[in-house]
Amino acid sequence: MLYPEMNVSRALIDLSGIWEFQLAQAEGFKEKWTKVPFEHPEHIAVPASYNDQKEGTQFRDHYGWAVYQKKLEIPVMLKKERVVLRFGSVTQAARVYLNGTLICTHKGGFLPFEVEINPYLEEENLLCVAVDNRVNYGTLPIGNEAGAAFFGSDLPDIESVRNMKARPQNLPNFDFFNYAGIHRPVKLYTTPWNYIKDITIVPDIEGTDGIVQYQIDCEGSGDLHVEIYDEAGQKVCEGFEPEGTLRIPDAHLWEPGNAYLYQACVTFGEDSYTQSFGIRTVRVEGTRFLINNKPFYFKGFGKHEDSAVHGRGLDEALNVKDLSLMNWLHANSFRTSHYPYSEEMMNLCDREGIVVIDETPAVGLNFGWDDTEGFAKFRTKEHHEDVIRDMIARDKNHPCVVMWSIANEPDTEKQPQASYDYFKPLYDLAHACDPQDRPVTLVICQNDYIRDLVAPAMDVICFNRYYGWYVYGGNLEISKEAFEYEMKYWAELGKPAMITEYGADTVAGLHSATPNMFTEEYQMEYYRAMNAVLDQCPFIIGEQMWNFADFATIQGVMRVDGNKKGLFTRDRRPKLAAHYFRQRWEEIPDFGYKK
Ligand code: GCB
Repeated sequence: MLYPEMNVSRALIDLSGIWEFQLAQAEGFKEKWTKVPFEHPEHIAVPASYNDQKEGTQFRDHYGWAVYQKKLEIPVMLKKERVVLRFGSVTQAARVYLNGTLICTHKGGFLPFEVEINPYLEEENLLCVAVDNRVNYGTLPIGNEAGAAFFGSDLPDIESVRNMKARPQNLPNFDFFNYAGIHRPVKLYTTPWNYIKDITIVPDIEGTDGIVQYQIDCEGSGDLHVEIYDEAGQKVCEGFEPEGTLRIPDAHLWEPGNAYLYQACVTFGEDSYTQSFGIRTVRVEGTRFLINNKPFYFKGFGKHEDSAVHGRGLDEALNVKDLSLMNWLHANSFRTSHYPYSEEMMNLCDREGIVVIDETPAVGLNFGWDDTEGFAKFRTKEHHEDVIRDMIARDKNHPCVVMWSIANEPDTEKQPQASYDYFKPLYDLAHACDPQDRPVTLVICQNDYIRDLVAPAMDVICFNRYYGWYVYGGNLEISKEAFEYEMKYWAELGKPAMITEYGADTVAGLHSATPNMFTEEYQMEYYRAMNAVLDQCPFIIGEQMWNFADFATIQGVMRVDGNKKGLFTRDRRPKLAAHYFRQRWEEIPDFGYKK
């Protein structure tokens, strides 16, 4: 799917700003809201989560539908063209109405969708977007469905307790706040009626030349021309067919920390579109992860799209800041834990040479604490296939993306075979969908790893480990030993492996000379201990700590105002361990650290 751009043949209008807003019910909303402006609306900013923009638990803990409205007049000259309405993301599901007509629906909160709106346009238009934030066994991420299961059964049988238990609410089976709303930009763009639908680019390297395999999908008829330009604006090659292979002599490679982007300028009849891309290859060979045929070492984090007030809404200044902090730390990569990030962030990573592991929103596919049903209870298979297809269709051309992660921490151990039967076809699907055929992984959690059949079936073993925190918390000596013991098992598999999460909750400003849990000193000593183990393992191809910054979660006894495992606070101030990593990562080269 093409990212919308403005050029000589395409107009682009960003509908960001203040929209009218109304919370609705779990079951639905008043039909008239799709046709008639609200009488007493709230005002809410788009793009952003709605939860933290207004005070009150009714916003923070809302369950079910919320409705956005915007009045639109479309310039007459644009109506002669094909007009498309495009959403970067709406979390978790959307129904879109134009002048009372349902024009599209979308399931899933982290990928774009669009609809042609010409047939529905009037002189004055009312756009209405209904957003459902409910998570359950059929959504990704997963929500628990047991109603108020976490309330103890020994609560007194009084009316208010009965009411509380009966009140439906989201019970996320994941450790980040279930932010909702229109999270990424809403845009209108036009194309001519004969138009470029999609562009696929597969780069390769031959000697010092770049090889560009391309395919242009178009609707209608017209003359086609593809020209490739370098960063100096020089044309380096061209083609006239809808698909083909081009050669860039003495190509500049896209490298981590040293990005170089070419532009494929496509014209088709009256339409045009410019797709940027990089010349780089990715391959797993033995226990090595090769970028441009050189063994790469991942230094970085799991992140979240999360900040004060905006919630999970796009914040481009924050994205710039985060990449700047990554450069300050000499980091080179992150995982889009636990959902695909904004297209704007992916574009920025392409430009800045930050390496990305791109993850689906499949988090929470574990059984919970009292379950006997196992995988059978989830209704996610088809949706999981859709998000893999759609994520790869969106991100296939990004040079920054070097690996797909199809899930985070599903239960792969309690029913090893059922788990394998669920995930292996999804692994195959990801490979089949990716024209660049990047490596595919699934991030496993800390469990009885010897029973796990899924991880060994992946191209790279990615594991989250909390020795020293959830396991043997406070005792770094025994944690180190246990970690070393486990590494011997993974070493035997002959595959590259990396740690995709390890961390300790750390309250900024809390210090102690003898490192105690939650202090800044403990976080630093914890990483020193774990990293000493990683450094002994030649098959370990990277370390991504958890988390880049503190982030919001559901309230509960496990979390003090959110998850505090950040290397930075939520407002991006470094903790002690940030200085430790900064020094460590300066000394670890991007390439050739593990021979
Ligand atoms: C994990 C999860 C992550 C949590 C983290 C934690 O294993 O993948 O979503 O936030 O642990 O801090 O507990």
